[in-house]
Amino acid sequence: MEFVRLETKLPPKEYRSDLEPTWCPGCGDFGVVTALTKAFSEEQFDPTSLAITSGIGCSSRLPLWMNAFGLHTAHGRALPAAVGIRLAKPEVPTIVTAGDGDIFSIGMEHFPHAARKNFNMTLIVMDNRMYALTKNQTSPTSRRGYKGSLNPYGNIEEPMNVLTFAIASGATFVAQSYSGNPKHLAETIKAASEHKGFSFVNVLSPCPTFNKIDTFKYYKGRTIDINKELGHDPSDVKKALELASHALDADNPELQDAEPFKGKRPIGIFLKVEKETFEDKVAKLKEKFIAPNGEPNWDEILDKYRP
Ligand SMILES: Cc1ncc(C[n+]2csc(CCOP(=O)(O)OP(=O)(O)O)c2C)c(N)n1
Ligand code: SF4
Repeated sequence: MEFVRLETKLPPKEYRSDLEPTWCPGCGDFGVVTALTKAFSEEQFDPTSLAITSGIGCSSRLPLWMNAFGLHTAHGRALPAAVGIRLAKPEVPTIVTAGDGDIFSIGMEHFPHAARKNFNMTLIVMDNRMYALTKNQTSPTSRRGYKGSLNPYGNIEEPMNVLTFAIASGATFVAQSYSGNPKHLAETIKAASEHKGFSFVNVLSPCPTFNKIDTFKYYKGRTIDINKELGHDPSDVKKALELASHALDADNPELQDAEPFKGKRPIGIFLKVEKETFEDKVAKLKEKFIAPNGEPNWDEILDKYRP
């Protein structure tokens, strides 16, 4: 099923709501709003046929600032809400927005299943490497040693590699971008929205209020474009997995000169492969089991259960 699209482009500002974001000045998440409005304009999405879901967190307020149908759901439940939309209204482009805590902690169980089933949706995670709304606790992506409000002696856990996890889960599009690089972010989100299948973009998105380590200053000069600078071809899943396995090397002082990223955080498209979407499989089943009058074809269905 194809998405509903407008016949002409709307300017990006038409995808913003009248509400002013309540985010702190300098929050990295502003960059995601701008990039989304650009992508929606390019894709000619119709604001009256466009859905954005989110969970709970600073980042999860994003649907409020957008001119689209928004579902600000319970903590961790942005993905299942989006699955409902995909099944009921497959013609509606569906964007899922969340924080690293929301998606990789309380909502973690939904990620691998949405990915392996290949729902045609785009998941954008604003990864500030901690919980901001609840004032600075560690999240699954926090650095080792990170001092949050509940662990003043520093995080004793290793951070999760969300890119290898997404690839291993069966996501068909996996990318990372940075909110301090608006051009790269807009291009990446556009490519993700264009992809037919489950697309995941992890956005390195600083929280200047609480996280004083993973700041815009830290990222300056410390990102490397895997497609342009390293010539990575995203159609090869094994290479994508190998490359993604180094995504957190920059956290380790001993790996600052190590290949392939030499102390930098990678940005770019790691993986992009084609696979039939869940929605297309459902449509095929419907064709078979729904009679032309719209009623279920009971004989056909019951035959499957007869001994
Ligand atoms: C069921 C439930 N448990 C806990 C909370 C408290 N809570 C609200 S937001 C949040 C973490 C959000 O972190 P993240 O998703 O990283 O978003 P950020 O605020 O950093 O953008 C938590 C634990 C809640 N709202 N609901
Ligand atoms: S606390 Fe951090 S993540 Fe939340 S709005 Fe402020 S800068 Fe953004």
